[in-house]
Amino acid sequence: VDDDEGGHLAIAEARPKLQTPRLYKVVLLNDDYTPMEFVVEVLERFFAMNRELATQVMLKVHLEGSAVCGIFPRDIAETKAMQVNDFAQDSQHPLLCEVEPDD
Ligand code: NFA
Repeated sequence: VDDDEGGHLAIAEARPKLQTPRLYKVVLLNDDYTPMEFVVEVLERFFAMNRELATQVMLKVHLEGSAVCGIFPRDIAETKAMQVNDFAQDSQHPLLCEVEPDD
């Protein structure tokens, strides 16, 4: 409880505003060897895309060299990139995922 100069009482701010967390892009990179179907499965599994959207994003990576598959706070972005890279390695595909600041 705060007492101002006029003698009024007020409840002190108990929950100062939280800062908006910085966001990071998870970017998928093209390569010549990973099967298209595997990339679609990755986008469905780790980025909760339906088959239609996953196919569009996969084709964008294939045709343009890379594409953003999601934008998240840092810990979530890093975790998703690691999950994709581990899954690709376990499956013996060279598919690579990177994280970069979303300015
Ligand atoms: N370029 C790969 C191929 O032709 C497909 C691919 C798409 C790989 C997106 C990585 C990312 N089989």
